[in-house]
Amino acid sequence: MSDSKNPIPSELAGTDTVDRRNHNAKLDALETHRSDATGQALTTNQGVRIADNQNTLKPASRGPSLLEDFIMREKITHFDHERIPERIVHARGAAAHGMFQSYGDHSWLTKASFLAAEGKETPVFVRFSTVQGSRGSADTVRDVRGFATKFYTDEGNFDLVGNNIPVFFIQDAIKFPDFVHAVKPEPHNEIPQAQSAHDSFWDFVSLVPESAHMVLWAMSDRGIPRSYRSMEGFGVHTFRLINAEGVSRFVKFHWKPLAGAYSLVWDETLKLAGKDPDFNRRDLWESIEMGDYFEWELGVQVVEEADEHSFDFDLLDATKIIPEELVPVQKLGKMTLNRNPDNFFAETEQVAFHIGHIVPGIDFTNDPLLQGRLFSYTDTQLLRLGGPNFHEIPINRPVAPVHNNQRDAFHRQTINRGRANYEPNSVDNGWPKETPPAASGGGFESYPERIEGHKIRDRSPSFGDHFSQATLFWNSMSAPEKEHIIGAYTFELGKVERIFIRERQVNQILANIDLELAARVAKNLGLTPPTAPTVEKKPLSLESSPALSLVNHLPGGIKSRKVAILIADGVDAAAVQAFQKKLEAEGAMAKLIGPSPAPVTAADGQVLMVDAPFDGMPSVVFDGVFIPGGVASVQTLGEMGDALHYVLEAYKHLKPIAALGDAQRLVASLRLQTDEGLIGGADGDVGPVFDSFAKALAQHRIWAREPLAKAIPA
Ligand code: HDE
Repeated sequence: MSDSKNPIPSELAGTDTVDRRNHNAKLDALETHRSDATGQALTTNQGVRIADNQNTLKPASRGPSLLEDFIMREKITHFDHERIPERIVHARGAAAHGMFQSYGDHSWLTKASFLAAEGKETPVFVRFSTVQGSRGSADTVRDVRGFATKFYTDEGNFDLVGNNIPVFFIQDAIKFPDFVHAVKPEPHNEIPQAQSAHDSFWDFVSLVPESAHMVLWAMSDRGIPRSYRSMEGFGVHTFRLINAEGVSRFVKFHWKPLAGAYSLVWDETLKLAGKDPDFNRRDLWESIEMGDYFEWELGVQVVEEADEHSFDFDLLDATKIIPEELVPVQKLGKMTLNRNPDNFFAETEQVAFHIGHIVPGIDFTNDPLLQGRLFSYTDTQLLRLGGPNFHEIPINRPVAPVHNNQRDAFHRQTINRGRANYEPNSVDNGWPKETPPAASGGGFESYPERIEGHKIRDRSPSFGDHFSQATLFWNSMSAPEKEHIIGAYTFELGKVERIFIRERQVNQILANIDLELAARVAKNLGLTPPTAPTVEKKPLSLESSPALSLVNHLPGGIKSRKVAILIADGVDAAAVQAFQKKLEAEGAMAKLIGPSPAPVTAADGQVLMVDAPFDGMPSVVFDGVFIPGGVASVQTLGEMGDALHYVLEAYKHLKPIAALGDAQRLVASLRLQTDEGLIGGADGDVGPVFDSFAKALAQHRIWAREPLAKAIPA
């Protein structure tokens, strides 16, 4: 039986995890659509019980199949129609349910009810995605990540359809199809999949200098996040928030991850794409199942209407940020993702986000990219979800009531009663009726912005500076981050067949961002380094913005970090368990990795279950490695190429490695240069070794090791 707090029947509770029982108003509403076949008869779609699901109907056991077989025909026909078009961009994604909680009453800023009271909770559904790849592409490719949030507010749905990079490639929506065609696999052979490292992408972006800033972000570590939990999110465009008095302010939306922001290293992304193409979605799924929830704070940068023109860029230009040092981010509330979907297709695939889904108190600006998106998202759902009733698909339904005269069309679910399907009417006493705008609970009212002008196709001169903020981003990077950017441009341009495209990108784009960047990439590609920019550079109003560098976004602890413990028969079980316990006490997690999936017998006779063999959970899926002592165990590991490769690879990827007792000899045999992330101690030293290991792990990577790591053959 269901109880009021827990919509999952108690007879099923034992087979479900704690996390899947988290619920909210939206999840409870979805309950009427969920179906569970446990204990139920197999039927046709018409509810007829099926006696034989193994054989088609035939006139004789070796005879031809009969057309009459309605059971087979229904099954095959449904199967034939099971695919819908994948999203033209952001096809690859994963999603989760959760809750947003307002930190306070923000009604000075907006009349949106979900921000109007401290502690107010609003259900959310969030979908993360890559942009360029197909539905089946790898998670860890270099790309922008989508970060789309549907708030099921009591005043209707608000969709914040953002990315993990705060700017965009183009300024005007009319260029979007060109951009997407250029970045997607090339038209003649559909190669490469989910990668920008090819001629048509670099051809386009080298001809379109407004892309320079965003391309730089994509070539930075921001383009290869380690986890969805460790990404910042951005609304990108400037929006308006409007309060009950009608005062409008400009805002930029931010999601600040409580886990901190950190990324993969490039070699790791390449390997993960093959060894665990589901790396990010698996992490999201498994973490939520374990009760280790993903959390962000929602923040806004607020600009008074009167200050619209007080920046050296245009607030309507989506290729620009407002540096956080100029306008700090004010936190409005916290989002926790705490429940996985029950069904990928029904929820994650069918969710329909739209930047035009807003509620009273929120409004658009004239950003020409935003304006184009307002058209595109409905249009794309019409195709993708097969008609104008996509709002009735359970995951898309608001928790707020829906009543209007939009009727009929394919797959209509609602049975509208009454005789009037028009307004005004008198036959149904005029219902449903308009609601005048009000301080709260009122009808939607657009901000009455004054507009004057000539109808022209033009780009404002205030959109003309394409390089200053790219230079600011470059200046704000740490030394390792700069090296990664140089490496990324080198890799990508190295895949470009046409030398003139490589040259154009270096001479006409990179040289205008920074001459050192241009020279280093030129040298790597064997090109002549440019000696001067091709545009006149404006003096920067801000030399550097610390908020842009990931090194300033670490959380300070090791919560949610994953550590591999390498074991074989004869391992020191006490050390394994002590280390494991210490990790768990800090919210981190350990997995036991052995020579094969078979359990391992420790030196003291204990049997330890192995979570995976070396190739089952390779070092790339972990943040650090621990090798406990035990003569026989260390002997076995030392003779296994896979085990040695495991350690070398973790070292190469700048991860902390701790070794106890005999395991120190194994590490020493690899002749790795000692650093703060290579930690050793006697068998009894679990405490101090763990402390040093945790300190190194909290830094995410041992950046000082990077120049040496290049020499590691792993
Ligand atoms: Fe999108 N974008 N976009 N986009 N976008 C889509 O809508 C589009 C842009 C973003 O998880 C599509 O339902 C145009 C910026 C996300 O379901 C489509 C333009 C930003 C998602 C579309 C942009 C985004 C999409 C494809 C330029 C960050 C995935 C499927 C004017 C602020 C949502 C769909 C999900 C998806 C159009 C630019 C974010 C075709 C025309 C800028 C996160 O409608």
